[in-house]
Order: sequence, then structure tokens, then C-alpha cells
Amino acid sequence: MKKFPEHFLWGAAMSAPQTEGQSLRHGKSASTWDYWFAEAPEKFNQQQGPADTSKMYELYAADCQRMQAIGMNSVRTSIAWTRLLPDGKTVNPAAVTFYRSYFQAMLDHGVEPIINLFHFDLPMWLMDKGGWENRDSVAAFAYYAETAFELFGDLVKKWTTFNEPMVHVECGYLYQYHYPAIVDFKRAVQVGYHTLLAHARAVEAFRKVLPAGEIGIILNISPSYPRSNSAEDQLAAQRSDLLNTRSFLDPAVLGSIPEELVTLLAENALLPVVKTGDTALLKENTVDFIGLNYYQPRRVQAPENVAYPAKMPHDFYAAYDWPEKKINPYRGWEIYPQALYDVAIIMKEKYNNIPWYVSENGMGVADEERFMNESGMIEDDYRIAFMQEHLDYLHQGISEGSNCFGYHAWTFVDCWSWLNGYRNRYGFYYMDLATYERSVKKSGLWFKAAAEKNGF
Ligand code: BGP
Repeated sequence: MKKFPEHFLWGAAMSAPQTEGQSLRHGKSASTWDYWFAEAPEKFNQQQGPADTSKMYELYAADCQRMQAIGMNSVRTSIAWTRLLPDGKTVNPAAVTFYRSYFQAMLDHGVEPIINLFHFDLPMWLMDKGGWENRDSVAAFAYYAETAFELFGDLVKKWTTFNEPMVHVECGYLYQYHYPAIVDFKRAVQVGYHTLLAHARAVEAFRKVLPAGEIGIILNISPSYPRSNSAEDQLAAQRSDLLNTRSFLDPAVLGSIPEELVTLLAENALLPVVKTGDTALLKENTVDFIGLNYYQPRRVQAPENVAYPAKMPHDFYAAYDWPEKKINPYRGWEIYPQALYDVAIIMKEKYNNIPWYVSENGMGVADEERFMNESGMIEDDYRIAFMQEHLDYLHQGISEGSNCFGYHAWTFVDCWSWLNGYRNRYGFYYMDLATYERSVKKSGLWFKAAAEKNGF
């Protein structure tokens, strides 16, 4: 039996925009997702928009019971900025009532809340002023963060600033999966830089308001594995990690942007506008812990025939189709659990063995109803195998001294996802789209047993 450390967090991750529903109601204003779905529905591979998602605004009390029923001792979700501060300044009393009752319900069911502030859902009023490209977004976010800490800090002890900040940078400003769907490397760098400053300003506010609490940031990590040992392929892998991971991880944990990244950006005329005081802000506001979302690795090789200065990140590393890769046939992503061991060792050796946890890991499955048995239960043995393999490698990293304190699956109940709607199901609970009824999957029962034994 593989035992995990004492007080290990067993849980699942979610986000406000993907689960709450009641968007644009009860005082909530529009996020870029509400706006974009109304303006350009053809972009969305789905019928359902962000309006109702999993109806947790109404169903949260029963959902907290369901969390407890599958052994979850913790959960991560986010606050919707547009619900708490619809105009960026005025607190919405309905939001305070809702979030306080929701977080209290978690606590009443023995589920520790980890509350995140931003999960891709930028307020439209801020987007209209240039969004993260406008430096005023930094102060606006810090104000929102401070307000949330003051209103909910008595209930919530563990906070995170952003979920996968690199995703809104690249999807919004390079690859056109998020609004405003622009393709401009230099603007993407500026957006990323302001996001980083906003994160540091929120940490600064946190130290004043909740000195006894803990704050972190959640980053997506896809370790880059080079095609060969050649110097060119190795450099491509290093640059991929530098741009995709170290750009946020180094400043968050070590207090500064890597020198190699500054040089690379300078050489390609991509440096953002920086102000006096920024370096000190980053240095003085490092985090207490890190959350890492891991789904799949990156396989990279040296790019060919690129003219510099670079126009896109892929001018620094090209994708490589590793012939031995194992694919999730229901979502298309590579399955490579060994990466969790590698990540554990990187955190130990390169990041001062800072406390960290797996903040998302999961297996998306399209048309999952095909695995429903006669009694209506989804028999997701593939997901059980997926989690077990990942936890195996994580356990190995922990037994070699990596300071990992938890594992959160994506996700608790099947949820709405950005451009994909409900196509890829990830939940421990299946959700019927017509009735919103939830029913536990086989993986939920497996998870309960693992959580109760603190291992498997
Ligand atoms: C992560 C996001 C989640 C969720 C998940 C699954 O990157 O933090 O919000 O969407 O990916 O992705 P998808 O639903 O596209 O399969």
C-alpha cells in the first residue's frame, strides 16, 4: 500500500465561471466569456454558454455534501470578480451572502476551501479599458483581491491569485482561443507582465490583511522533453520551459524573472514596459505554496528555418510527435504520468523544496455516456487507471523528499469548459445536461477509498 503524507489534501478543482451559473444575474456583471458567447457564438463548439453551467449558485449545499460523500477533504474553486465587484468598486451584497454560505457549507462538510481569484474571467468593464494590457488592471486586481481577503478571510485560510495565467496570455494574444483573440507576441508579453505584477500586488495585500494565512498561485506545467540530446533540441526544450513555465514560476517562488528570459525577450524586441519599483515588488512578494496543473507534457525539437526576431513562441521550439506516446483516445492528449515524478524533483531541487500540490490532473472523455452501465453509473475504469498511475509517480517523488501536500483532480462534477462546452467530461460525478442531476461515477468511489486510506 502506498501511503501519502499526514494531512494530505485529497480533493478536486473547479472554477466559478465553469460551475456557478446565474451569470449576469444576482448583480453579476459580464465577463469576457459572457460577452464573447453573445457576440460570436460561432466560435463556440457548443450550444450551451456560460450562463447556467452546473447551477452551483443554487445547488452548492447539496454539492458540498456530495464532496464529503466521495472523501474529499478539500476543494478549490474561484470567486467571480464580476459577481463580487460588478463595477470594480462596489461590493455586491448578494455575492457576499452567496460566497459566505458556500464556503461555510464546505467547512461544515469537512472540505477545506482553497479559493482562487482569477480563472480566465476578466470583467468586461476592464476589457473595455484594454484589459491586462492596461497597467491600471494591476491596481484594479489588487483592490479586488484585498476586498475578497477582507470579506472571506475568516473562513478561507488558503488562497491563490491566478489559475494558469499563461493560458489567458497565450489564448487571448497568440492562439485566439480566448477573447480578445489577438495574435501579437509583444502585446502578449505585456499582458503576461501585468498579470505577474497583479499577482505580486495581491500577495502584498494578503500579507497586510491575512498575515496568518497562506497564499500561492496555480500554474499549468507541461514539462518539455527534447527530441534528442543534441544541443539544438536541448536548447529548444529549455526555451520552451523558460517561456511557458519559468516565466511565472521563478518570480512567484524565487522573486525574479529569469535573466535568460529577459535576454531572450530583449534580443527579439519583446521586452514589456517596466516601471521603477517593479523588481522590488516581485522580490518582496513571493508565495507560500504553488499549485501545479498537469495534464500532458510537451515534446519539442529545434525549430527550422526561422527568421528572427521571433513572431511566435514556436519560433523558439517546434512541436515533435514522439512515436512512443500513449494517447487518451477520448480527448487526444498524451498520457505521460512519469512527468509528475520529474515535476516533484524539479520543485525539490530548483525551487527550494517549496510546499506545492497537484492542483489539477484529470482525463477528459468525450461522449462519456457510452460507459454508463444499466444502473446509470459511468464505469470510468480508464480514469481510475489514469489517476492511479499519476499518483504512483507522485508518490515516488514524495518519497524522495518532494514537499507535495495534496492531489486535486479536475474535476468534482462534469462542467462547462470555455470553447468546448460539455464535450469533455472530467468529473467524479456525471451531470445530466437536461436535469442537472448528479450521479457518482466509479472513479468517485475509488477516490473515496483512496482518500479514506490516505493511499491505495
Ligand atoms: C485547464 C483549466 C480548466 C479546464 C481544464 C480542462 O487548463 O484550468 O479550466 O478547462 O483545463 O480542459 P478542457 O475542458 O478544454 O478539456
